[in-house]
This record gives sequence, C-alpha cells and structure tokens, in this order.
Amino acid sequence: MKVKLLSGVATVAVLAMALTGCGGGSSSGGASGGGASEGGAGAAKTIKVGFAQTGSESGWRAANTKSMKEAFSKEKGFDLVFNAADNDPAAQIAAVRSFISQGVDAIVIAPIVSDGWDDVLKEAQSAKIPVILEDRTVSASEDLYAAWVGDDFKKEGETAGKWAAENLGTADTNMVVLEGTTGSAPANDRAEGFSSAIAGTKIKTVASQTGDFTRDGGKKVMEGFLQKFGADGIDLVFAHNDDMALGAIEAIEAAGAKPGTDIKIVSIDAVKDGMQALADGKINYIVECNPLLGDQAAELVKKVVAGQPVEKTTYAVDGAFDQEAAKAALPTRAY
Ligand code: GZL
Repeated sequence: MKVKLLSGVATVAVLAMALTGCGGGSSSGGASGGGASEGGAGAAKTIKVGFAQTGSESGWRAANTKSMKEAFSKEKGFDLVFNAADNDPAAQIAAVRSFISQGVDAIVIAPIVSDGWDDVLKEAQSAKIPVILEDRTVSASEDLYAAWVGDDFKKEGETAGKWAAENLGTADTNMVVLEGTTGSAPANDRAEGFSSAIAGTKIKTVASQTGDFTRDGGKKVMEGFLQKFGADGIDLVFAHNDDMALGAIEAIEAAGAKPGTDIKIVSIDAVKDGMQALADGKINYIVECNPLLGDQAAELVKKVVAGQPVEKTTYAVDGAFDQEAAKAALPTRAY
C-alpha cells in the first residue's frame, strides 16, 4: 500500500509548479537582472550556478546529484559549478566562499548540517548572490536565503513512527536507532517526528547512535548494538535512511538472525536497494524521501535570477511503502 504524504500550505506551490510544467525546460527568454552572462544576441542568457552538495554518502545522494546535474545542464541554460564536500561542513562552507569569489549568478546548497551558515550566507547577500537551499534546511534566518525545496523530514519520522506504533506498540519492544548525520535537519526532524508518534506505546529506545547516513556506518553501529544486547535483545531497528538499514541487515545476518523477521526494520528514503530489501522481506516498512529535486531547484533559480517572486518553502511529495507496494513499485522506480 503506497500512501501520499502532503504537508503544509507549501504543497500548493508544489502542485502549482507541477501544473505550470516547471522542470527546468529550455530557458525561456533571457533571465534579466542578476548578472546572468550573455548568450549571444537574442539567445537566453546562461546562468552560472554554484552547487554545494553534501558529498556522496548514500544512494539517495547519488539520485539527488543526478537530478540536480540534469536540471542545471548547459542545454537548459546553466553553467554549473559543482562541489561535493565529502560530508565535511567546513569544506562545504569553503566551497560556497569559492562560488562567491567566482561571482556566480546564484548558489544552491544542500547543507550537511543546520548550524554555522550565518556568516557565509551574509557574505553571499553582500555580494548580491541569491542562495537557494535544496534538500536539508539551516538554522540561519530565512532572510539569508531566497527559497528552500525539499522533503518534510518531521512528517517522514511521524509516518515511520506511526507504522511502528500500529504494528509493535502494544507489546514490550526494544528499539535501536541508527541516526543520520549529527546536526543535520533530517536526523533531527526524523527523530522528533518518530518519537512523537510512538509516545505512550511500549516501544523503548535502548540505544541510539549515528551511522552518518552511510551503509558502512549503519553496519558498524548495528554490530555494536548486537554485541551489547544480542539479537534476542533487539526487536526493532529505526534507521534514518535505507543505506544504514542495508548495513544493519548485513550485521544482523552475520549474527545469525533474520532481518525483517527476528528483528523488524523501519527506514526512510525508498531508494531502489532499500525497496528491494523491503520486497525481499528484510525491511518491513519504508517512508519515501524524494531526491528528485533538480527541476524545482532550477525553476527557483531562474525565477530568483530574473527578479521574480518565489515561494520561500516548497515541499516534494512523498509516499510510504509496505512489502506489496514495494514489489509493485520496483519495476518502474526512477531511483
Ligand atoms: C534527506 C537527505 C538524507 C537522506 C540520506 O533529504 O538529506 O541524506 O535521507 C542522505 O540518504 O544521505
């Protein structure tokens, strides 16, 4: 069963953008203002964009990077300067400073962590370079960026927690949590949403530790949990993303237990490898986090560079999958 998760008034923006055929199609008309570079008489002006990506930590990130590179292509009117910061917040801020010194027309950031952005965003503002956030959010004032497009992480956590509450909440349940990158918006918000949904149930968190959104991180942390509690001492794993859930599966099987049966697993992302594990019964439920944000981000950049008003917040639409829904979705899954 796949359900659609629509959240917040910004959903209207998502639907409106979808209906207007937004999608970074060939740039229509010259983008006035913003310093976009000339493309020859009458041709659309090329927009030079610096994109500061987190790194390449997960299958979700690979799909997001592909979506962004396709949307910010030369054919669609962009000159993309791409940087992946290898999950290093200081390196990511340095990349943004480099974009500022290059005099790009706009900057897009998928911020690794929420804090520490005020200074460099003020520098971009002083340089009159608009900033669009995609994917994760920042704690800095929203006056320091033009717009954000991404997924509702709190709602994802709530949906995962509701599944756990409905399926395991009436019996004593020992849960371990594989947390995302410490200080990141998805890790913070998914944890908050999940814990609110299981409040009052018999699900008890016996351990919680970051696996940094990576498969290897999830495996190593799960190995530690299994050593500490034994497979019999763990009933449920809440993984903040599929890559860590897949690492946990490896650890659980190496310990001689059956993931999805002896130890239930609920996860977030719905990338292909995660959906395959769900279809195979090794994961029990996955909440989607749509990584295909490129077209919406490109549309926001075009409008901002052209001096047009934009929604401050735009949510992607997410679903959720049980085993049957995963089997049905896999053959045509885009990521
Ligand atoms: C969520 C995104 C998270 C994914 C992880 O929008 O920031 O980062 O859930 C990824 O898979 O590494």
